[in-house]
Amino acid sequence: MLYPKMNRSRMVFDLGGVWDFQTAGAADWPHEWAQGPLPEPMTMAVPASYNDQKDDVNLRAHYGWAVYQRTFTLPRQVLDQRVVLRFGAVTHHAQVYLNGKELVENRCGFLPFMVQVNEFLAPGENRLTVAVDNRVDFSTLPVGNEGGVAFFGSDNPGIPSIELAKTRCRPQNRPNFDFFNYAGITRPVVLYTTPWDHVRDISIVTDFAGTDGFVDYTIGTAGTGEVRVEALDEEGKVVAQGSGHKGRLTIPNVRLWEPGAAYLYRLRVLFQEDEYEQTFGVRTVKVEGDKFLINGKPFYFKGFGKHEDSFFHGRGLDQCLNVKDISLIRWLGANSFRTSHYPYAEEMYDLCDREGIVVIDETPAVGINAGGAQNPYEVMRIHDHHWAVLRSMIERDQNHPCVVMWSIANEPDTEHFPQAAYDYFYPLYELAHACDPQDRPVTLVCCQNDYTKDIITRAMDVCCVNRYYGWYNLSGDLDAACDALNTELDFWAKIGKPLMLTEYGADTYPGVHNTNGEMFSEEYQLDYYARLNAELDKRPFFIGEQVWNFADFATIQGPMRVDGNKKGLLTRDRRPKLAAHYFRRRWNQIPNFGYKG
Ligand code: E8X
Repeated sequence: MLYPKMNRSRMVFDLGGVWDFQTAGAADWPHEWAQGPLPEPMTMAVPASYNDQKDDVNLRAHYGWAVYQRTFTLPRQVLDQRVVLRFGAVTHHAQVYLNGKELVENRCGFLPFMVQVNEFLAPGENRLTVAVDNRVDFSTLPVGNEGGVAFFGSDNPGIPSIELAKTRCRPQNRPNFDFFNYAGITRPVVLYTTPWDHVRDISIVTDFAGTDGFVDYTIGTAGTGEVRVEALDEEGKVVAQGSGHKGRLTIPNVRLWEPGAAYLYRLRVLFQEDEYEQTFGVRTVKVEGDKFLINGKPFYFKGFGKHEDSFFHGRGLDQCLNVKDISLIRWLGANSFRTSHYPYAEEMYDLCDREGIVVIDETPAVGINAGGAQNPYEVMRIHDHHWAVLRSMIERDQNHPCVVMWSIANEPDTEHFPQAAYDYFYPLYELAHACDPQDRPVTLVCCQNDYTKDIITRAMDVCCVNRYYGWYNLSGDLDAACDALNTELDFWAKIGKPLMLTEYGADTYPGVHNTNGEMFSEEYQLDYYARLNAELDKRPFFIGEQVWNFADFATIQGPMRVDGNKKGLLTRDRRPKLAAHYFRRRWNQIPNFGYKG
């Protein structure tokens, strides 16, 4: 899937800006709204979530459909080319109309979709209408609760007054995940053109031997004809060239892409009147024994679980914030993050490619867990959708050198129904390997669970665990937390796979300090990490520490959250807590490679 780029053969028109917007009902929206101007529109910025752009609790907590609309007029000469309408992401479910005719429907809220529009375009003014449904349930990823089954913030079941009120309360989203259910047109909307015969897709696999780099390319085209390819270095010099839809280029004296030392080439593809340049990095990724190798060297992950989350934009793309976050990642001495718990905007992966930041790319499969009360693999209706989003995520992100591993889900129930979990996830693990031309390692991030019952996590290429000893369990007792952690590490030592923490952390309210370092204080967060890291440092098979979370972030309101999740090393407006300074000292002394021999 190629990212829209403007060049000698292609044009891009950005449709971002302030659109008309109007909320609609829970179960449907008035489709006649697509035939003309919205009846009572308000202004709404695109791209961005809609929830926080107004001071209206009904918008923040909206449940169901909302409708965006704008008009546009294209220069007449554009219509000679193929014209494609592309959405970077619309969360969660979108129905798109152009000039009153239904164009396309899309159900994954974190991946792009597009449609050729030539036959729907008018010579003058065009009206684009996008209806967005924010409802989550047992058929969506992320998963929403149905019928009162709530994994997060469960109400006390069985009390008559509560049960009666539940049957009469207003319909609302009950996320089975711990991040605010932001919604809307959250990433760029563009019209782009290509020649009718064009480059359709490009896949690149790299390797190296000695000082030679190898670039195995496969080019898909619409139309027949010869393909020519050139590899250009960062100075724009052609360093290799070839022809054919499939082939290998050799780059002498290659500059490898390395964490913290990125080097990007461009593959220029020439096909009839069309051309397209795909950036790539020459690097290899492999698991060998209990080590994670990048360019043949044992890599140590230092970093975070993150969120796409900020004031006002909600989950909307904010390139300035992305640049700031990368700066903070460097300031902290970190080298990686996981795209918890959904694929992030393409623009962030491009930035990580340029900055040499390593990424674990995660699907939106979070919430596949009913806390043991029900078998999620029976009651949730997500199987086919999960396969589709995994394929789409890999198709979109396969050429990014920053992506070193795929995470197929976060914290599914892998302990109460272990065989069902295995039967559900192992085929997805195989699918990820089959879809990825670079055949990167694949993982599944498991929760604070009974690891002795879980038979799928240990079947992954890397064992990624989220553990909260000292927070959710053995709360406030760091001696007991270290004891429990070591007992579990003894178990993983026998599995013989690389192990990393993809989450560990403590809610920390900025400014809460005390000499006894109790929970929620900044001192506790620091002590929590210092004590646990001292134990992790003793284990050679332990290959990475990703704290939860990079920054405080918004969640649904509930008794477990004080103005959102406060486990950030940084506040939501990116100010460091005490523990951030601790990690800055720690991580700037830990090398990217060879930390564990
Ligand atoms: C938490 C995190 C949550 O924010 C993240 O999205 C997934 C959660 C911890 C689960 N992992 O709550 O801060 C631990 C459950 C233990 C019972």
